[in-house]
Amino acid sequence: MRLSNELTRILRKARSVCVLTGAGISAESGVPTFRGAEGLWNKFRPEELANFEAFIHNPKLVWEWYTYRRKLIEDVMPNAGHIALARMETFFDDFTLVTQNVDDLHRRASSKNILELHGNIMRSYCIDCGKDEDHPDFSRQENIPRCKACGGLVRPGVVWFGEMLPQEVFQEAERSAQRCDLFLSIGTSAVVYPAASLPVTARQAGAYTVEVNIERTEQSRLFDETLLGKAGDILPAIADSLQLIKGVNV
Ligand code: BJW
Ligand code: ZN
Repeated sequence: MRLSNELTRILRKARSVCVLTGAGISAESGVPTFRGAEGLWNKFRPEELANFEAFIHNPKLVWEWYTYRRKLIEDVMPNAGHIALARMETFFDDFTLVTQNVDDLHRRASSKNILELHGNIMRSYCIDCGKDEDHPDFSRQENIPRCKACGGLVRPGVVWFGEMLPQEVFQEAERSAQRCDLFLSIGTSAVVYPAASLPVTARQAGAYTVEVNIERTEQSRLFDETLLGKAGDILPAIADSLQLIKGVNV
């Protein structure tokens, strides 16, 4: 795959890079996306599972769904796209990987500077005292984990609809989008806010903006370039170009 002259030029001179990833980057690892033909939301309704009211109404159902997804994620591996991003990070002093994903695959691929906007599915915490519960105990009769400190309900450590994103994490992501020379948006349908505002922030601040997706999205017209194809094919090509440009043998 040949990169455009403009993208090659930007890769050569960029000092600061900000990347936003979504479920599409993990699709090639076997983690289902949310939307689209094979998406999770075709089989499960977000309003029944991905908000706090649903959890209070039926914690057992919500936990069953998250337990099923945690197991699925534990059994998969980072793919060529995750690994290429970890490689790209080594070429820049200022590289921020902002992810909407909760699957921990960027960390497992050895990316370092990761901002998790929507939490992490491997985390859980008590809704009453806020204490982290690393190993929720499902052994009770009701099959719902309870806080070992206060007995409160333990919930998955993800951000549901209608909930605030972790504020410092989002602010850090915004600062990265504001100062970057190159912004990459990868494998996201770009319909969930405030994450979807980051490419706009980057563009307004003067960054060169590139989208990587298997299809055009609602945001495609905002980008300087949309590279159509799988993240697992396109990102290794970008990492290879960077290696040539920087003249480093890794
Ligand atoms: C490939 C590929 C391959 C496939 N290679 N590409 C009305 C208007 C505007 C906003 C709102 C509104 N009403 C409510 C809101 C706010 C709401 C929102 O944005 N809703 C919109 C949906 C309308 N946002 C929120 O509520 C957020 N909080 C907030 O705003 O706080 C302020 C507030 C407080 C109080 C009241 C109101 C506001 C929180 C959002 C939390 C999102 N949570 C989820 C679930 C996380 C937990 C879990 O995993 O269960 O996060 S929803 C789900 O969507 C998940 C994802 O991170 C997120 C984004 O999805 P993503 O990653 O883009 O995946 P897909 O599936 O949509 O797309 C995959 C893409 O990959 C596709 O484009 C494919 O083509 C592509 N692809 N294979 C490259 N191989
Ligand atoms: Zn508690």
